[in-house]
Amino acid sequence: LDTIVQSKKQEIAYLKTHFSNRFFEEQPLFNSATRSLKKSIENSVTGGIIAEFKRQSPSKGVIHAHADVEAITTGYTAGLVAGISVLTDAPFFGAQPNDFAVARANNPIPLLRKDFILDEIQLWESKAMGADAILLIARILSGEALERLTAEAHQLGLEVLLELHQEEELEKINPELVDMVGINNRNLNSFEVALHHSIALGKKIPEKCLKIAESGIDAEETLRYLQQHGFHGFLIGEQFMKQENPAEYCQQFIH
Ligand code: IGP
Repeated sequence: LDTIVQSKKQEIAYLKTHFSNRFFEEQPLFNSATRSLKKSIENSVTGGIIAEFKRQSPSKGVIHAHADVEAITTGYTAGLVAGISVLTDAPFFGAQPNDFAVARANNPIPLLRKDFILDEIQLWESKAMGADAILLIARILSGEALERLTAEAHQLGLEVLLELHQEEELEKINPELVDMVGINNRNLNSFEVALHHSIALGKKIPEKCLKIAESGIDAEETLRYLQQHGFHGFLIGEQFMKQENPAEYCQQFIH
């Protein structure tokens, strides 16, 4: 994780020397209305799934080498998922430059931009990409940075999924500000997945927060189990992406 953060800082420095907030504000999608991922999950009649488009990951290596972003994401949408998460990190997650744009152009449902956001310029960039929601990871941001980035995201009309993994991070939640809390079942340093850990942590989150279970969900029973323990949304990537036809397979999780 530290390696990813270091690399991301360099990317951000590059972004800041070549582009300004103003540049992003002038992009055609910047002023487009955003769709609420939170509401989509709350109102979902198909189980609140956020299906992820991910080509590779540091824990698994290549997952789906020649994944077709248009075919897979439109298949997810047709399958009535609540939202789609699209990885935009190239060095570690293999995102191709147009993945998000293609997903945006073809799917009229909430899209989550999945990246390592550390700086406000990335919020402007996310809005220009046509994102509806962004991920903020508590582990890599101070409480102060989380509050500032969340407030700025809201001003731009972006929702925030705040990702937690450790108990210490609970104090970084401001229930008044937060849209959705994600609990990552996977430790981003060791890559170990532990559901009981997430369930225990989930119980300590303020009742009014919408809770999303992230990572390592490999069967419909796992989803049901987490649902019984109070989770409202489910972020699923690898289990779908490793299939020949991720969108068709995704239907096994939807009833
Ligand atoms: C999806 P999985 O195990 O279903 O592929 O996990 C998602 O939770 C995972 O990609 C993820 C992630 C992240 C990726 C969760 N938090 C932060 C990059 C950065």
